[in-house]
Amino acid sequence: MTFPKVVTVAKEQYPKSVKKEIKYGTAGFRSNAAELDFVLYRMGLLATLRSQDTGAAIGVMITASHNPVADNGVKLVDPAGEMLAAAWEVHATTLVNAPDDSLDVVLQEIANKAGIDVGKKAMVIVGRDTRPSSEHLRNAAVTGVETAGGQVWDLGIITTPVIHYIVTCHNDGGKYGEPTMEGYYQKISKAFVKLRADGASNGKYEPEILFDGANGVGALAMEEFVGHIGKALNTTRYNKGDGILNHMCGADFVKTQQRWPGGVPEQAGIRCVSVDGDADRIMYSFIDASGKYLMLDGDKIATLVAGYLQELLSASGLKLKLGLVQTAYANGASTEYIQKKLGVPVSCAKTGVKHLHHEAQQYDIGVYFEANGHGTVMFSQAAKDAIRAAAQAKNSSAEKLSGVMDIINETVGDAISDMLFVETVLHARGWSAADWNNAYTDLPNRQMKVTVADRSVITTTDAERVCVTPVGLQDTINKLVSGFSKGRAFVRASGTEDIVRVYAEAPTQEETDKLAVQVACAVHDQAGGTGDRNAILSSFA
Ligand code: G16
Repeated sequence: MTFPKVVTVAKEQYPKSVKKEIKYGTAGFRSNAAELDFVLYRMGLLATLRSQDTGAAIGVMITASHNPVADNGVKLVDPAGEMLAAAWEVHATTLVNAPDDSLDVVLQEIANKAGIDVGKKAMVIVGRDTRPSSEHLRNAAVTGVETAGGQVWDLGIITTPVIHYIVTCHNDGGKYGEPTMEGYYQKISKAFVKLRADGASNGKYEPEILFDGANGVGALAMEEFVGHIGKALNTTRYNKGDGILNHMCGADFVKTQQRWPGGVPEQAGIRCVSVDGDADRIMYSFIDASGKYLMLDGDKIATLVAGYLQELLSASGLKLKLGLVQTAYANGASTEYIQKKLGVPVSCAKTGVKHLHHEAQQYDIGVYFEANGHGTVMFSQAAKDAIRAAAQAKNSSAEKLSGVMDIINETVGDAISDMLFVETVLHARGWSAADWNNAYTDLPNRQMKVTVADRSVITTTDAERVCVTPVGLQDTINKLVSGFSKGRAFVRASGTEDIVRVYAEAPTQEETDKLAVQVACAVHDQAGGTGDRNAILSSFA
């Protein structure tokens, strides 16, 4: 028997406790933490197999990111720091749904299918967020790895972007950077400090921010960065773990509520940066001189950084193809601005970093950002070589591009690295947040959540912009949208929460809210809504 103890350990320590089918979703498995012991054990087993398959270390990150504190989750990180390959998502789903006493057989089938020599060495790098359940779930994952004969490197409490970085650096022999937390902090912060060596203030830019750590691991990471960036950026930190994770604060709260985060004293004129529960998303808030609240989201960040990269590229004379990848959630005004004003090509991908990442690879420099603040920039090897060579030859724009490449964590969306990049661009331009916001005006938009009995009844096509099933729902949406001049709306099943998401845009906030409510009611009526329809109707009353 190839997997001798796998079934016994499962039955004795981590028996399957959930009957319903669960699926490897947008960012792995996510649910209430109490239902995840067996999932984590099994993901430890699978990560070991994947490591044997690739001959490289695999990451296991235990987090439910933006979800409430009672939830938890797990996502696997492939050897080059990318999300788990699609074929292995299928293996993950099969393994998690298998009965306890057939786990050894299912593992063997996966090994046979992939042609894996299960006697080979395996290394699994494990990290976890600050949730109270994460340590216990770590133990389950570690047991899985060890039962399958793998070796564990436990990084303890870390952010999602750090595990992606360390997996990448460990597997490429340190080419991308030193595979340690210190290596990560040093690489990013050194480049940041160097790019503002002439002085931290510039024009209307002031090197000062308020930092909302969402009461999670991002707050801990920021404390480390502060020690490395010194006076280059003054930070006042809030939500450092003294409150409830993601509750009334953090990037998801700011984006969905379009409000200043709780726990941070309102201060006009100072940028406030919010991260999410595992620090892979970022959102800016700002109160301008007239007291108006501005939210600067992933679209605003994408357009800011793509515009800056384009400027440096053209000044450097390098002939590299720059492009931007967004999702259906991107504000229509941002897409128009980047295409028409900046002349940068835009592609639309399905929600989920794995889809955006893949699409961004078609460019020499691919910027990808979700409106929710999840994104980064990727440079092809050819682009890196060309930029570094030009920088060596003292091409000043290429020198800046080269510095920017070191600030960016290419391996995945990274809230703090993204923040330092945004601060670098604002500094270079001498811009205040209001200047940044003035580049284009967002169309009013609204997101809503609808609970249904089975969210898998909603299927979509065309990068999630068109609903295929339930049949007839898209016709209803089209009819509703046609009632608003320049309206837009779509629905999709969330891959991280047990809900259907609704997105609407229209020329005024009042019309947008009306359209969102109408579409949410259509979902409730035609897709088996389980919540209170009247509550949907009175959402913005
Ligand atoms: C994850 C994914 C993101 C996605 C978000 C919401 O973010 O990494 O790409 O946009 O979930 O996904 P969905 O709409 O399918 O629920 P995070 O920050 O929660 O890991």
